[in-house]
Formats: sequence, C-alpha cells, structure tokens
Amino acid sequence: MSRLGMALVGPGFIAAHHIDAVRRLGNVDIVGIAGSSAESARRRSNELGAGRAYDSYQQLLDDPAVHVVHNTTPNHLHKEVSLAALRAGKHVISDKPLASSAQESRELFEAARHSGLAHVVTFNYRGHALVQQARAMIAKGELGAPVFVHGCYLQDWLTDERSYSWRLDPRLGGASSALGDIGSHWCDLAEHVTGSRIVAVLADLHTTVPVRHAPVTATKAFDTSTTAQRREVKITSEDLASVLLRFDNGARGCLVVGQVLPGHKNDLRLEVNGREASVAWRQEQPNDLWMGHHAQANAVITRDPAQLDPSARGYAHLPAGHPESWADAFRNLIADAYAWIRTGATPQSKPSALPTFADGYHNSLVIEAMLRSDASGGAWQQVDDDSA
Ligand code: SOE
Repeated sequence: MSRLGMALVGPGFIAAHHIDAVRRLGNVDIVGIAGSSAESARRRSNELGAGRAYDSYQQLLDDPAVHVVHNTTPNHLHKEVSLAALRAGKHVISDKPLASSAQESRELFEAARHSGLAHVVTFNYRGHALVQQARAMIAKGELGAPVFVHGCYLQDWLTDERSYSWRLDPRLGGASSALGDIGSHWCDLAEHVTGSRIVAVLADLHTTVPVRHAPVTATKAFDTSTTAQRREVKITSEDLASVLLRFDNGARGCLVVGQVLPGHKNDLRLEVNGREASVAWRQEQPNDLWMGHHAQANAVITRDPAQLDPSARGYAHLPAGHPESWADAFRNLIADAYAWIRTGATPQSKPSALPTFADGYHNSLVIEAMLRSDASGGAWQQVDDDSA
C-alpha cells in the first residue's frame, strides 16, 4: 500500500489542520470532504484545496479511494460517523473527545478493538518532542516516584457573553463543555506523561456565564466577531472546573480548567513532581522543559534533537533554535497514525505515543466521573475502567 487516500467529515476549525498535517506527510492523497451540506463541503474543499466535495458522509464512505476517515464533526456526530466508517472498513482518526458520553465511547471502542483497523483520537499534545522527553525521563525513573501531578488548561475565547459554541449545547457537545473540550486533553497528557491512570476524582464545576447572547449563525472556536444578529441562550454546562485527582501509582493531582479566563489563550501546563526531581511543560512555550531539583541548580532542557532521549528525538524535526510548535505536534500525531496503518494497524505495531479509542474511552470515563462528583455535591468518585 504505497499511497493511501484520506477524506474528512466535518470541515470546521480543526479540519484545516488535519489536511495540512496529512499534506506534510507527502504520501497520502487528500481525496475529499463531506460537510453538513453539499454546499458547505464545496466551499471548504475550495478553500482548503481538499479534493472532491461529497454530498454526504455516506457517499464519502462508499468511495473505494478513501482508506482513512478523519472525523472532525461536532461531538454529537462522532459516534455515528466513526461507527459507520469502521463498518465500511475504513481506518478512523477521530477528534477528541471520542464521543458525547462514556457509553457512546464504549460502543466505539468495542467496535474498533477487534476491527483490524486503526482507531486514533487526536490527543495531539502528545506529539510534542518535549512531552515525549518528559515521558521518557519519568519512565526511566529520572524523577524518582511521581508524587504530585498538577496543572491547568485555561482559555479565554468564551469570556465575552456574546461568544458561543456548539460545545456549550449539551445536545451537540455532550453533558460537559470545558472538561470535554480541553480538560480531556490535560487528563490524557498527564496520564501519558506519567504512565499512570487517574483512578478517582473530586470536582467542583461552575457556569460563570449562565446566559449568552449567541450569534444566530454558527460560529467557530476562537471566533471574535461580535456583529451578528443575536439570540439569548441559557447555559447549563461548565466553563470552569477545579478537580482533585488520585492516580493508580499513588500520586495525587490537581487540575484547573476554564474557558472564560481573560488573557489565557491556550494555556495548558503540566507539572510532575517526583521524589528526586520535577518537570514542567507549557503548551505556549513548547520548546522548553523545566527541570526542578532540590539540592542542585534547576535547569531548562531545550528542544535540541541531539540532547533528547532516543524515543523523543523522532518528534523533533528542526535543529535546536528553530522552534517547533502546535502544528508540528499535530503533524507528529498524524504521522504516527499513518505509520500504524502502514504497519498493519496491529496492537503490536502501534507507535507507543499514539492515542487510540481505548484511550478515548478511558478519557470519557474520567470526565464522566468528574461530572458525577460535582453532581454529588463534592464526593470522590472512582473511575471504573473496564477497557483492559
Ligand atoms: C477550543 O477550545 C480548542 O480548539 C479545542 O477544541 C482544541 O482541542 C484545543 O487543542 C484548542 O482549543
């Protein structure tokens, strides 16, 4: 299989980055796009130079030139589209969260696990070289036993009550908003870097902006226009969350998530404190990894391929001093996905940094435990993961 064909369903904000990442691989054909209508597919396909515009996603799935489906639809369509793609024998790369609920994620995981097809969730922050460096150092015991895992994922694009997203509508985004959209990334990253799993959570969720004046027409994430005609919308899902965590290796954790916090654009931070040393990584400065010591000087590891652990080196493409960032990490994840497909998509051939539907299902269970904890008035909730 020298050339593969990909097509994308759901041409919103993130679609351009999927197409761009695939284009950078050089050996995958961009076959086409399906959207909510033939017209939206045509418009986006012209904008992105993305091949054929399908009338529907079913028509896309019938096309034998398509081997891989990228599912970037809103959350409520993830299950329907990913399931149909797997049934049509296509490899699937799904946007996160895997589905609108843990039950739906479970159905997808069950359908994918024995399919012989690749099933990937875009927890793309795993694709940063220094994230892989931190993971390798922890796995080799260079920090000693991890005791505290903490950080945040803060944004401000929903601060203005006139900003709106389908993510805030439980029928489209699922029961959780900020946690599902970005808390999901942090939890996956913390687990991936530490090699341990979140087993219990205690969450306090809040809706800071309970009424929004939403544009009548659809908007994309990070849209700042304030001119459209408006309608009043009551918001029930969280835009702010504080969560305590327990990990299966005994480590404690703490996470803050918010999308209404002025000044924070895409501020994902993760710090792991071990008994011997600490590491901290920040998404907005991804070329530096802070190392903290108790009885020697602290240090900063820069993204210099020559200095990285062999397992992390493949995620750095430019020499030191030439920063790599969000789009490069996204490309790394997509490259791993296609490498998996080309090696038969077997459990053994999966690149170890690549997140699958098993990770997506587990992640949905973590987020649902947070919702349960808040609904219970602040009781600890176990994450009952039956995916093993
Ligand atoms: C919007 O909050 C968003 O685009 C998320 O949906 C992405 O997953 C995150 O990477 C950036 O912010």
